[in-house]
Amino acid sequence: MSGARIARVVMSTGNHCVVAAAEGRLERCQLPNRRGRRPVCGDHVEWDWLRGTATIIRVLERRNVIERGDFRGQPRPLAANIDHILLVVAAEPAPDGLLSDRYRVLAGAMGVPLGLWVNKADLHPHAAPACLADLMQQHRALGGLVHAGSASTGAGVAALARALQGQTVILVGQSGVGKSSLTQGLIPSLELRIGAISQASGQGRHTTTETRLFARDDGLAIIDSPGVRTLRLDHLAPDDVDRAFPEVLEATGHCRFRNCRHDQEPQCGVHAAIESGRLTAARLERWRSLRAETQGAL
Ligand SMILES: Nc1nc2c(ncn2[C@@H]2O[C@H](COP(=O)(O)OP(=O)(O)OP(=O)(O)O)[C@@H](O)[C@H]2O)c(=O)[nH]1
Ligand SMILES: [Mg+2]
Ligand SMILES: [Zn+2]
Repeated sequence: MSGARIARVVMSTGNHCVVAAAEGRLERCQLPNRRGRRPVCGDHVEWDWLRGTATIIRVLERRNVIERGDFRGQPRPLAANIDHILLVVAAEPAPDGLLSDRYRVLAGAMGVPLGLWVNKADLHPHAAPACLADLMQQHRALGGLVHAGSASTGAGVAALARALQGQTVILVGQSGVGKSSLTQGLIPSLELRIGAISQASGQGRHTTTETRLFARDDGLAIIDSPGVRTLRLDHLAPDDVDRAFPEVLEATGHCRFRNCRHDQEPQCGVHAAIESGRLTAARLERWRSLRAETQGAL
C-alpha cells in the first residue's frame, strides 16, 4: 500500500503513538527515526505503511500547543490544536485557587479560552460551597464559560456539550475531580476506567496516567489528562501573568508612584481596589507569587 494519509493523534508515548485512522480505527504508529517534531495528543499527522509498519511521516503545522514546565521547568508539549481548556473543579477534593489562576495564565499565553466545569453538583443540591461559588464568580467576572453539573447523574452534561460544539477541549484539574467521569459522560460509548476505589481492598484506583483524545461523531473531541497538583509556568513571562489578572493591572494604573510596590505607599491603587472590593487580597497574593515565578523568563 502507498499514499500517505492524514490522521489525528489520540495518544503519544515515548516511542510510539496512536492515531485515529479511517472509520475510527485506531492505528499504532512508529515515530520517525529522525529528529522531527514529536507528535502529541491532538496533532494532525501524515502516516504511511513503511516496510509493513504504520509510521508517522511528519507532524502537520500546529494551530497551538499546550506546554507545561517539567520537573526542571523546561517546557514540555502536552497537547496541540486546542480550542478550549476546561478546568474541572469539585467540592471534593476542594478547589485550589492558585492552580486555577495558573491555568488562566497558561490559557491566556496560548490565546485559548479557559472554561470552568463545576462537577459533583449532586453533592450540594441546594447551593455550592463558598469556595466554589467564589471561583465561579471570579471566573465569570474574568469572562469565561461556567457550567455546573454532575458526571455521575448526567445533569448539565448535554448543555456543556452544546456549548462546546465541534471544539477540541482538554480537561484539566486536580486528581479525583471527575475529568475521566466527565469524558465518559460526554462519550457514553466509551468504557473508561474511573477512579472508584474498590470497597474490599482500597486498591485499584483508576487514576489517569496518559493524556488521551476521544472524538465524538459530531466533531466534539475531548482530551482527558492526568490530574495535577500544580502547573509550572517558569517558561512564561511576567506579561503572561499580568494578562490573567486584569483587575490587578487596572488597579496598579492608579498608583501615585510609578515604582509603587503596593506595600505601604500612599495613594496606592491596589490598596484602593482591595478596599472597594474590586480586587481580592487572595488574587493579589497569587499575582505576586506567579510574577515572582516567571521573573527568570525575562
Ligand atoms: N458524587 C459524584 N462523584 C463523582 C462525580 N464525578 C466523578 N465522581 C467520582 O469521583 C472519583 C474520581 O473520578 P475520576 O473521573 O476518576 O477523576 P479524575 O479527575 O479523572 O482523576 P485523575 O484521573 O486521577 O486525574 C470517582 O470515584 C468518581 O466516581 C460526580 O459528578 N458526582
Ligand atoms: Mg482521570
Ligand atoms: Zn500601588
